[in-house]
Amino acid sequence: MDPRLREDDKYSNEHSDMLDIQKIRQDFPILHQQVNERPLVYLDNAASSQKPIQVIDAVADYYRKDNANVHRGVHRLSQRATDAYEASRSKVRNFVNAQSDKEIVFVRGATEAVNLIAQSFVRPKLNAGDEILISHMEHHANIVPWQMLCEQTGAKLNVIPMNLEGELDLSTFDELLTDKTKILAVGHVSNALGTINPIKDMIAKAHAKDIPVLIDGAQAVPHMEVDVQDLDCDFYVFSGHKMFAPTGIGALYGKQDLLEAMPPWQGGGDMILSVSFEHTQYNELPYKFEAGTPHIAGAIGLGAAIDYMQGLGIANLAQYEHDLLVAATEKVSAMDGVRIIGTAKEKASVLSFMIEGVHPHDVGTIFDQQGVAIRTGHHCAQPVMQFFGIPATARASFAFYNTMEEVDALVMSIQKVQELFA
Ligand code: C6P
Repeated sequence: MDPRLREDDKYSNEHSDMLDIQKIRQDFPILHQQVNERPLVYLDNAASSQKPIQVIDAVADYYRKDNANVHRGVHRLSQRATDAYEASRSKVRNFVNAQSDKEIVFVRGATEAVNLIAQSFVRPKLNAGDEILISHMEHHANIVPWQMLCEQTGAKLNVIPMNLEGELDLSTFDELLTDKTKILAVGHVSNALGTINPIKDMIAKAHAKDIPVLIDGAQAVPHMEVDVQDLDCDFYVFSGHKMFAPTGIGALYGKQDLLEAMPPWQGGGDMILSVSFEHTQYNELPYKFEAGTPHIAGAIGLGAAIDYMQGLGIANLAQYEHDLLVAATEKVSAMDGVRIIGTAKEKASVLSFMIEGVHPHDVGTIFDQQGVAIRTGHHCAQPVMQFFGIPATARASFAFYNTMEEVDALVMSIQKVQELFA
């Protein structure tokens, strides 16, 4: 247990009527350990979040009691595994407020989902000279699949610019949506900057020109309520491991009529109704897009993570995390010699920064010596680094199990770096 947490819990008490953070922290066994003889302060949630015991138990229980392949066996274990797997699909459907379970495809994560849409939805309708529109602040997962597609087809990649605050500059957005644009693919929340993009307006503008929209929600779903029907996006993708679920599982939401019209991406078992050497009939949605044995335990863990978040109230989590980010931003921006990268008005979870005269990798190493885990590097968003003319940033990213005392630990670690490099 972190002594700093017991010494001073005045901040946590401010929120105790909404969330009992100390009680929540008891659900996350990994948080209660020492790193370099200091209590662990885990501020690398944008890279991957920690898992509550409820998720760990759901995965372990599946392997202990129900482990079998899904959709294949008449025996009891296979039926139980199938029921649990499909129940998780319904939880994901409810989590993003999709209309039907058929609109939820289990994938490995956001990366796989973007590749699936690039190859299965966009590629068949793409000709040389057509355009794909992304933004300057995308994660590589929402850049490279489109670049590959452009190389394969002779299509052109266009980029929505951004400004020095790290907000999208939408002054040319209307002109970038042309009659050649075959998809707009944009992030809901930037992983490098924390910017929350105005996607609802952007989707409406794209739709006014009949352009379909994919939203990369990898950094949004852990931090806010998402309603795909309200957004009216055509596709929404995310990874489980950033929202307290296991690695190797994620979801693709797609409007049913669009998914129906798409060819399958990968072929194999489970995505077929019948196979002969002359003809294969594909399975119905969503199985048409789930070739091979899926990550059953992962899907069950994702369902448990959704139960956990919804049990606490996603709006409560969002409010609490917002308070953490505001406090961290105020404290860090008051420090001399520290520059925050990404100062958008609307932000979630992420505080990227540079300490004058110190390479971010050295910052990360000294933080680790203090027991504080942050990510340093380009965060798989190299165009963002190029825009700001920097090689890398140090990035603290918050989850609802973080505390105001951990915000103070962040500040103290920055001070330690400055002392060592003075
Ligand atoms: N960002 C980060 O430290 P995968 O690897 O498929 O689970 O998620 C890819 C991805 C897609 N979009 C966004 C906005 C992301 O942030 C990520 C993953 C991690 O920021 C690992 S690079």
